[in-house]
Amino acid sequence: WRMANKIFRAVILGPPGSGKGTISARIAQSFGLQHLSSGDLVRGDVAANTEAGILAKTYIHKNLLVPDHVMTCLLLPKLEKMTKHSWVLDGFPRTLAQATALNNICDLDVVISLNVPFETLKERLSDRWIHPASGRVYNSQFNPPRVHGVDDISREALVQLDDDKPEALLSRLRHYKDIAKPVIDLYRAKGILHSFSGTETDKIWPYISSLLGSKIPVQQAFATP
Ligand code: G5P
Repeated sequence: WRMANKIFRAVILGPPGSGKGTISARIAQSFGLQHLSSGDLVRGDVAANTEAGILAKTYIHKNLLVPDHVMTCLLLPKLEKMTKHSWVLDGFPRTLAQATALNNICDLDVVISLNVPFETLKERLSDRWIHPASGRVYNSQFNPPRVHGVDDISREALVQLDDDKPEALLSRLRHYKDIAKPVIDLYRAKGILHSFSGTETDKIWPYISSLLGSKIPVQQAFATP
């Protein structure tokens, strides 16, 4: 049918801690989409000391957004290479300039915006632990590791990102709202924005799953390597 050879492209927008990574991982698993996380990609470049990584490092450590040109240089070439596989992107675009740059290389099929109340975000993020080498994310209540403070698979220690410490949170969340608004408005105007509100990922997920189920032919999503 019409979608048979078409690549499906989805973007997940939402404030820090809204569950973009968690939802994207479920989408990837359920629909066979490749999951790209801007945060994981930046952290990967920082760890590998690439040119973009060295530039990005100072911003991440100060809880600032990485400049648009660094983000686009880092991310767009990866997306341009994805000519055969459908994907879901989380954490990008964050700004109108990033959205415009993305728009220049591809058309998105769906943009999902997650609305989660501030108090919920605060609780979640101050309780988040990650395994830096793999990007695996845990939460002591929602998805705790089998052994406290230890990654399930590698058995290495979990760490808390500087970004998630309480003093950094409030300013991150405030800043998010200001810069996200024009991005959300842009996708709403294009008619591809779908917003979901709630305090629990498990309750939001069935709605997102049914939306995507109506848009992605399952065979197509899994068909191409
Ligand atoms: P990131 O990595 O994109 P954030 O801050 O936007 O960082 P984050 O923090 O990874 O996004 P998320 O992906 O929205 O949040 O949420 P998540 O990780 O899935 O869930 C958050 C926590 O809540 C987890 O512990 C999860 O298990 C838990 N959780 C999920 N659902 C539930 C639930 O229902 N109940 C409970 N109790 N818990 C739940 O970006 C990092 C940095 O990289 C740079 C910036 O410096 C940024 O700060 N960067 C960019 N800079 C410029 N432009 C860009 N496009 C950039 N992208 C990254």
